[in-house]
Amino acid sequence: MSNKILWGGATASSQYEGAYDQDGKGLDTQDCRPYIPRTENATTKTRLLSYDTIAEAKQCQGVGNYPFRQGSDGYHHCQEDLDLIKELGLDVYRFSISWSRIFPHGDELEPNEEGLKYYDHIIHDLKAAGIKIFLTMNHYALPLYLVEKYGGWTNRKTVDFYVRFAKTILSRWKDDIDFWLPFNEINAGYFRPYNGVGLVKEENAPYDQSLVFQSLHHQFLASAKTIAYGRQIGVKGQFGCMISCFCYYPLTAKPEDNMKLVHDENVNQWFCSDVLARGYYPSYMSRFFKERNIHIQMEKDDTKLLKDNTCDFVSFSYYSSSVVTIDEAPQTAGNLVVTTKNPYLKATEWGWQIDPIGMRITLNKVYDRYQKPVIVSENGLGTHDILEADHQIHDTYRIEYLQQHFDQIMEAVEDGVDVLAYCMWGIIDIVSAGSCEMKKRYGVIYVDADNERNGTYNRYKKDSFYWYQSYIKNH
Ligand code: BGP
Repeated sequence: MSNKILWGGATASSQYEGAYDQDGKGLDTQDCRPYIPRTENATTKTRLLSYDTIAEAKQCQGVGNYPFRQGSDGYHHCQEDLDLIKELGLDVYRFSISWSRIFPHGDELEPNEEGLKYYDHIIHDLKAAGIKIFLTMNHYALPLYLVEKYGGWTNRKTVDFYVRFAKTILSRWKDDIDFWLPFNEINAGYFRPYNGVGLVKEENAPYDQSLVFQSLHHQFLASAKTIAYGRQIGVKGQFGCMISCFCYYPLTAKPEDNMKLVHDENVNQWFCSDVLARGYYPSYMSRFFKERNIHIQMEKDDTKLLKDNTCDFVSFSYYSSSVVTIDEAPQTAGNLVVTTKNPYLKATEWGWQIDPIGMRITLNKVYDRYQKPVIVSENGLGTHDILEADHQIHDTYRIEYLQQHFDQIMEAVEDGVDVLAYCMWGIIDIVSAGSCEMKKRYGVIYVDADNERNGTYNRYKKDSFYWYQSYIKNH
């Protein structure tokens, strides 16, 4: 077990790059999500998109009110940002490929060379600097055309389109990538079907759960086929899976609260990684499907495909912990879903409950369950940061959050957990996935832009930049 943790940072193409229609890129699902000032309906309107919302988005020529079309304008700050990443001294950089840059519609036979060239440059520059690469092959952004023509991941054909995309990037960068991740937070599809599986809903109708789980099955197949192909051509790197972890606590010692915890943790968190890391559907899902009359259409080779192509490492996003109870109790927000307030924890302005010990608990549980090396693929603090007149940002609260979480990661290593790497989420300020806000900042690098895309988009190093730079040097 290697005890040197690789210290890194992460971005996602749709939240970072911008240049949504340049050099051949096609429209993707994230480009259609409008920014809506935080109100109670913002989550639904900008996360669970309806056909009408998409039709409106397609009418809009230019960035308009669609923050992911601009991101942090990373596409046009590419070399500057790479130089900042090198100055920071990251051991590993996690970023994602924009599928619709490579296959604008998603069903083309040949890739868009312009799109590939953009990533060639990033990959070669990082490699030349000795920085390892954690490549998220798909991070929520699905070519919109696949949604409109084929129904996104509800259609088994999308597995083939994804595999064509995967084979293109696996072959092109087979000796350059250290960690391959087919899907970001694959369990997100259950909570946020638009982001996760490209499922569009009727304005006021609930999602058809059968479609959600059929779509997840197709993503499982796509992940397994990707791994099979990568191993067949002998790619250098390791393959992983990724889930969003919620770190559930029961509100009371009441047995019913604890039984609900077992259920919620199984279905919301472990289900997807069980399939991808163990290679088969866990038995607890049989009851879940039966009670909801969900029947997943499988073909004869599906079971063997999943069994033969499990991942090498397991990764997860962790921001805050959650509370479970069968009773009514005050709620607060969290990553992807709301949860019950924990009276022992402070929360961010967005309601996410800060819990460093939850990181240690999660690392122990994930490693104990799969006995495979673990990567923290996302963790960080989303807050309002103040750009001072002298262009400094004194984000001592972020330094405190990171120090406390890193201390708990070290405890987990002492507990025997094989921690491969840590990727701080949003190493540079980017558009938030949940609320489409630039002002919910995670980075150690500040981007001068607000929620309405006013600003110079200049980059400034926060106090946390120097702190992280020094931490990496000393660990
Ligand atoms: C995760 C996504 C990331 C990131 C993170 C923070 O679900 O994988 O893309 O956005 O959430 O959430 P938010 O951006 O909503 O603050």
